Amino acid sequence: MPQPRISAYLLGPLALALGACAAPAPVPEGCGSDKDCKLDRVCEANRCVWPQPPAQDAAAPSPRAVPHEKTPAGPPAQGMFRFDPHHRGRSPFPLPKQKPDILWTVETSAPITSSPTVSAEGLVVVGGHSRKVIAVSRDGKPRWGFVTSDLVWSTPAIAANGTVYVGSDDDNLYALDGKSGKLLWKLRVGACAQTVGIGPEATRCDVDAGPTIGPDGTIYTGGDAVHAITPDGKLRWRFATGGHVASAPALSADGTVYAGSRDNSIYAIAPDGRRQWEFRARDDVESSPAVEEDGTVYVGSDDNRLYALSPQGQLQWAFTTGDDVRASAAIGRDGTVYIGSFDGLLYAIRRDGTLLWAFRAGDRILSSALVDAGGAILVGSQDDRLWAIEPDGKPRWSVELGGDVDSSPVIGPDGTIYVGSDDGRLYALRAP
Ligand SMILES: [Ca+2]
Ligand SMILES: [Ca+2]
Ligand SMILES: [Ca+2]
Repeated sequence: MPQPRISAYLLGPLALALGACAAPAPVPEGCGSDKDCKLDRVCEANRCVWPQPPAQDAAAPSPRAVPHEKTPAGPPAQGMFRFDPHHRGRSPFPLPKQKPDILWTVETSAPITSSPTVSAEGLVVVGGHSRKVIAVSRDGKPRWGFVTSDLVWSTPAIAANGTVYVGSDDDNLYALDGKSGKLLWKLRVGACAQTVGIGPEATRCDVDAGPTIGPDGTIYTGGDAVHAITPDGKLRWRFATGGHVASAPALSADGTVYAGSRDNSIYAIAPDGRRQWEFRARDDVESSPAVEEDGTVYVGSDDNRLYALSPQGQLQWAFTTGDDVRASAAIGRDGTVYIGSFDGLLYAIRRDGTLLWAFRAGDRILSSALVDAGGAILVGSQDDRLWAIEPDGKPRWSVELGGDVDSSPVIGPDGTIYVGSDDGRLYALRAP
């Protein structure tokens, strides 16, 4: 059941106040009953206090009050699609001022739509339509390859301990040893009668969403539903959707899981797998959500819109572009949202939903942009170029690659840019 929307505007500030209440506001002493307490506080031992959500009951009245996962947070993951579980697309490393040269390429036999993930020690891991996952050292030397039984659209995620998680259209989520590429475990997602090839049944259970690693190591991915999986490969929960989930789930700070589906909906799911709310767009949602610090969820849809949703699932605004929005938003440090559309434009949208600027590439944009600390943008386009754009929307430089750039670029610790292309190559670019 959706949460009652009428209360959302009230619950929002209240929940925020609740969350921020480390130093409690002055509490009136001497209450006799809950009626003596302001707002939603309750009277306990003659003191007005904020109610504690019951430990076992996740169906608490406020979506914000759902208890968090009890598993403690570990060291952060080394990398994943959109860099961290919030999917803000913020690169900690600066975009080069100068146009970079192609440092090296690794050739595979089929397009690379997957986005490279760089480990802490510089290992670059990417999937491909060659059905393989490859790992390359920072100097371009192949380190290992792992063959699956179908295309790999999924962007690999690298856990704190170096384990690589990646999905395949063969319906499996794989865990690979980061050093050797050897299989640690695999988990089949869903129960599709046909796992590989083309057609609705063969694609319904594809694990094409890049896995998202939560702070406690839980792995979230899509398929025929949204799945939460333990670090050792056991299904924690499965959240049923009405359509395929190609969108990598994103997490908010309180552990809420957001994912889009081809059933046109964006779902908010509590850390224990219970439904919090559902927001219906007007077409498929393949864009992966991005969650801002204040909890706002940005997600695109094939209905041509970028949606801004409150943590309670209320529509804040929708920004209409000229075609499908399948890319994922990057969120700048100042709250500006950057997203490309199949109309060929990269939009910079203020947090109030108004247009700051738009940059026109030569063809559709499926690639998700990254934003650096200075507000510069890097994004690929089907015009075969990788575009660097200044914070004011003017182009900084572009590099022509050998095919569509649908892969989302990343910047490594030494400033090298990595991206895949439809020409089958993984590219490393570095400024002189
Ligand atoms: Ca499949
Ligand atoms: Ca459309
Ligand atoms: Ca092209």
